[in-house]
Amino acid sequence: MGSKSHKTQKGTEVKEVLCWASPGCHDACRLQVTVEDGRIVKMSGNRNYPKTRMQGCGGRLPHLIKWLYHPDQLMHPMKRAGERGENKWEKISWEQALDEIADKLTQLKSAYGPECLAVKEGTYRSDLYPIRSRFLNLFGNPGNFVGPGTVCLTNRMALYYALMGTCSVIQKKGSSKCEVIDGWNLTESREISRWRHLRRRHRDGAVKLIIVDPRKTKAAETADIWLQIRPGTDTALYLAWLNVIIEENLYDEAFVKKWTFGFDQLRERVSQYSPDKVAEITWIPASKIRESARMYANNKPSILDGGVASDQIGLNSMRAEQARVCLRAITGNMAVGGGEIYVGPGPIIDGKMGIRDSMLQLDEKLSPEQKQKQLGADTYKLMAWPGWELMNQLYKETYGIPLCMSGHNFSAPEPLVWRAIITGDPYPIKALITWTSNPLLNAANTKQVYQALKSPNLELHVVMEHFMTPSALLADYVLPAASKFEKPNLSTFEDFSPIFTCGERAIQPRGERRSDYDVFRGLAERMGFSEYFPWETEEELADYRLKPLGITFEEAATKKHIIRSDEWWTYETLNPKTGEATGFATPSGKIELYSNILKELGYDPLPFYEEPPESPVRTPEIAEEYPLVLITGGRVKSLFHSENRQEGTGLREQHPEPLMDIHPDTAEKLGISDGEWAHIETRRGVIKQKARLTTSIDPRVVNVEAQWWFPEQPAEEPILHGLWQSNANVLTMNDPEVCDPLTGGWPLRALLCKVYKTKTETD
Ligand SMILES: Nc1nc2c(c(=O)[nH]1)N[C@H]1C(S)=C(S)[C@@H](COP(=O)(O)OP(=O)(O)OC[C@H]3O[C@@H](n4cnc5c(=O)[nH]c(N)nc54)[C@H](O)[C@@H]3O)O[C@H]1N2
Ligand SMILES: Nc1nc2c(c(=O)[nH]1)N[C@H]1C(S)=C(S)[C@@H](COP(=O)(O)OP(=O)(O)OC[C@H]3O[C@@H](n4cnc5c(=O)[nH]c(N)nc54)[C@H](O)[C@@H]3O)O[C@H]1N2
Ligand SMILES: [Mo]
Repeated sequence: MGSKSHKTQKGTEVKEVLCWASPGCHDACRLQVTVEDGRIVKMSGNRNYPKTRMQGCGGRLPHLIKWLYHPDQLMHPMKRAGERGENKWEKISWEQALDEIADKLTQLKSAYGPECLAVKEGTYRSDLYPIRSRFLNLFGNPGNFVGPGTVCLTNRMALYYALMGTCSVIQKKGSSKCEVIDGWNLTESREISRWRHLRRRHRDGAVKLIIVDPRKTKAAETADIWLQIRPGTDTALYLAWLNVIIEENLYDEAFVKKWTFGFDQLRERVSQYSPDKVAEITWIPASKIRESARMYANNKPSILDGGVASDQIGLNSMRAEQARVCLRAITGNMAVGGGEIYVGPGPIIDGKMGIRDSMLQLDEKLSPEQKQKQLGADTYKLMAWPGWELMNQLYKETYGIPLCMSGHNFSAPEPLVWRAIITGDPYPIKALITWTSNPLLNAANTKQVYQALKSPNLELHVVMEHFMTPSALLADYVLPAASKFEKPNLSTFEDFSPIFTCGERAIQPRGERRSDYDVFRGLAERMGFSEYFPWETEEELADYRLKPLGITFEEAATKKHIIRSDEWWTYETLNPKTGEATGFATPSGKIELYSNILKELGYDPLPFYEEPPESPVRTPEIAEEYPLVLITGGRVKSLFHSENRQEGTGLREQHPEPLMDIHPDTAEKLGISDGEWAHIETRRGVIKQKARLTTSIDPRVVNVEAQWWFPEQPAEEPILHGLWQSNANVLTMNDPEVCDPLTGGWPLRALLCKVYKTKTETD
């Protein structure tokens, strides 16, 4: 256990730490952290890593120490002493907490079966997902772990495995001649350093830039072409690009012939999507659709990159990415250096592979009958066991190791968990472990999540957290989690990457905090699975993972930092087993424009466009009352999801209030002025945010920020730290029929709303 290995640190040391997610972003920058007598006194970017030296992170870095030593950080395990939401707690020991939780889980398992447990987690904040799956597979749970991956980038990883048999993309930055950035605000969210580089090259005329976004983002201001798209219609746009590129013979015939499958079927399908027809769907003029398609196809190597927007439109969301895969493939941009090269697993050094997540997951411990019980496995098959089984077979044949099932490319859709708690259908979910997540803020349909977390049907809710969030207030046990600075890291990023990134533990966990590792291991030990968790510390686990490569974790974390393969394993690499080109781990061995796996799972093998579930076109009767198109999300530099809302870290202070973007013409008609609170209402509920008048947004669209709560407001019910005031997910929906049929992804963008003036301060 982390606390057993606690040593008092004397003197000053500089530790090599990975900064990722809480409270930062996903870029995994390298920090040098100065520790004096066990306390962090300084953090700075490591200048040897220009790509990740934290210069573009929007001023978060100087505030991380204040975040870590913030008085609201949780320090002790706690057990609920009143009703859920009353904020009454009893301090208990770790031994008592783990003993009681393990006992309750054992009891519930024997009464309702091991499927009665669900695990709720957030976006990639941990290198411990394989450990969570190891525990779940031993417990007999069918993979009822849920998280935002279903609507955030990892859903498309599942699709990549189906269409290409791999998902790790290597972009040789600096040699692209055209970059398309779709629904990704890269000056605020991810890869800010990439934007600086791209902007420089663009200014020098080395690269063309196309931005697809309903808002004129900073990148859109300088782009060669900005396509101001109607939210939720990206799939139609890319189908029209395919139409133009095929009709005008702008594709790479040799690559198409040798390395793709189903070109003729694709040609026929996209013939239905002429630029004129798609102009009506997308609000983008047909001439601009043609011009941008030609620019993408004629300036090779090109990169076609998308942010999270098109993953979050529910119905049809996976088809946007499917169309983009087809574009990359037929233009041959996977064959040219500087485009996007999809590579196999790693790291491999001297022919030996490190222990990837998939090699820790123990999927073989789960029986076929249990697998079938995974929530959603019968309906949303791509990201569940049915899809995994098909892809795993091909992956194993090609690469000799299993396909990862512990990352979020493989998970149950979370709305099904809330429903199973409330209704007991298809079976009761009785226990929930929430870690690295704040579901009342990030999951769609907050009212339903609230109902589930308050339900007496939920007999056990454990939350592992840094802070007392609204979701933690509805727990039975709250366990204080060690942060990234208080634990070491060794990561393949859910096996989406062929490398290991390594970072030291800067300090031992503060107070009684423990790493999430200790919780999963502690529960496993109490349930009779000790032999599968021989590693007492995460450093020992990391040593085990690196052993085949002949490197110790200490050396990796302090000197190497990133462990790469000698050479990337691509489709052209000669497979050591067969002596032939590896090809793609798909049924045809090629990139599948016409997907045999989607077909076998019962889906249309080709991409197609479908209207968003709620839209001026599909539901004009709803649009009469709710005339504006609503997008939610829009990242803000200093905030990370629902994090950094505590006052006193210097982060909340940079962006103290929730803002709604609205066009001045629209605001004028509604009588709303800049900086004024306004109500935003959908059929599901109503919230308020402050209006920011900006001509950068389409007059028919408004954007609200997501995941707002207010730690300064009272904790107890009914306030729950201002849960209901400005939380975008009060407005969103998650009914089965509005979700993406391949994955179960729910719509967070392209919804219908109305906006009106708030009459009084307390309104
Ligand atoms: N309406 C709307 N909703 C959205 C989005 C949107 O655009 N619009 N975006 C969606 C997307 S893309 C995502 S990825 C999700 C994100 O949603 P989540 O990733 O679930 O993010 P948070 O709600 O901030 O919850 C994370 C919690 O984990 C805690 N935490 C951080 N690190 C650790 C750790 O190491 N261990 C433990 N035990 N806890 C930790 C933090 O204190 C925080 O309270 O939100 C989704 N929700
Ligand atoms: N500071 C900070 N950084 C973060 C995060 C954070 O919370 N804060 N979250 C992290 C996570 S988990 C994620 S997933 C990423 C997300 O980062 P991004 O992918 O950049 O996500 P957003 O900023 O929500 O949305 C990007 C753009 O999509 C546009 N958009 C909305 N709807 C549509 C549409 O239908 N089509 C198109 N083409 N565009 C649309 C919006 O106007 C917005 O400018 O950021 C990561 N980095
Ligand atoms: Mo995300």
